[in-house]
Amino acid sequence: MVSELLKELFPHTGRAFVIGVTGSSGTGKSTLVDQLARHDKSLGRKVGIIAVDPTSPFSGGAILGDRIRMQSLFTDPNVFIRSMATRGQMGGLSRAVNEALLVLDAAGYETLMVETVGVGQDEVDIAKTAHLTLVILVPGMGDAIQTIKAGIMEIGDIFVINKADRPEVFRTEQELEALLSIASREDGWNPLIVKTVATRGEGIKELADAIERYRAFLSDPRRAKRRGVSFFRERLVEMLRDRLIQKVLKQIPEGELDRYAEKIMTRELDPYTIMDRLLRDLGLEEETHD
Ligand SMILES: Nc1nc2c(ncn2[C@@H]2O[C@H](COP(=O)(O)OP(=O)(O)O)[C@@H](O)[C@H]2O)c(=O)[nH]1
Ligand SMILES: [Mg+2]
Repeated sequence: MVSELLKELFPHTGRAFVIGVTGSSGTGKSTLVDQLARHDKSLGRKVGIIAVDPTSPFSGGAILGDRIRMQSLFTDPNVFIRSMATRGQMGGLSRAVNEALLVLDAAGYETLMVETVGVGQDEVDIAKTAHLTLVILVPGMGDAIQTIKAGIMEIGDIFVINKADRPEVFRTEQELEALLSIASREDGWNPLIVKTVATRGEGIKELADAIERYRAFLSDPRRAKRRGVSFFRERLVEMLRDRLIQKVLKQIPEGELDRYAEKIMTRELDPYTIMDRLLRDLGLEEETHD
């Protein structure tokens, strides 16, 4: 049913620009998204916001003040806000986000922002979906260093040092510059660093300009083609994985996985041998030695 709907929508998609916004909780992602949405709205663009962060004011997890501050956005017909706070299994969340993005794209929303918290697989998957990923950091606490450990650096196209009204901004900026200078990207883009004070709207214009620069960079036809092909290739592999696993699980007799699991637990058999057997029984693998 859903896929029938998506099939019909699909020809009307491909116009929206998708921005992933990620970073630790409390770094100011929602506040920034709110500011960026206002900025794009002022350019006459329709804006869609999807908050995956369950603590986000956009998903209703906010303190009262945030809700009041954002009320004008909540009631604006040109701004669509939706939260998807529950994490699904096996890429369920990123699929749900992808589908929501397609619907909004088809409905004519030109800028789509997806707020995610943390650095899980979901965030990385969503970063792949987005045209551009903003990584939000805050000054101090060696946050930049911690973030690189968590593997978030690879996905950032633009790094925002928010809360630039706090001390240690320059040190954080220097650390970040040092980290970025050692990593070189295949596509030749040098990630930009922008400092903001989201609560006061400072640096938002600069951030919006940085976003436009990356957008222009991506619009190069050869680059756009390469990105598009690798994006949809990835989606096909993802869909294939989902569909195949569902098919395969249906073919495995009731209770069989539990029985196998018990054998592994008691060390009667190892999981690798069981995998060979399972695939052979399903006719997915040639006879092997085991
Ligand atoms: N001092 C300061 N506080 C900020 C700034 N941006 C956001 N905040 C505050 O930081 C808190 C967390 O912001 P929020 O946008 O909800 O962060 P999120 O969890 O990353 O979405 C809120 O109380 C904001 O008002 C900023 O630039 N400077
Ligand atoms: Mg938030």
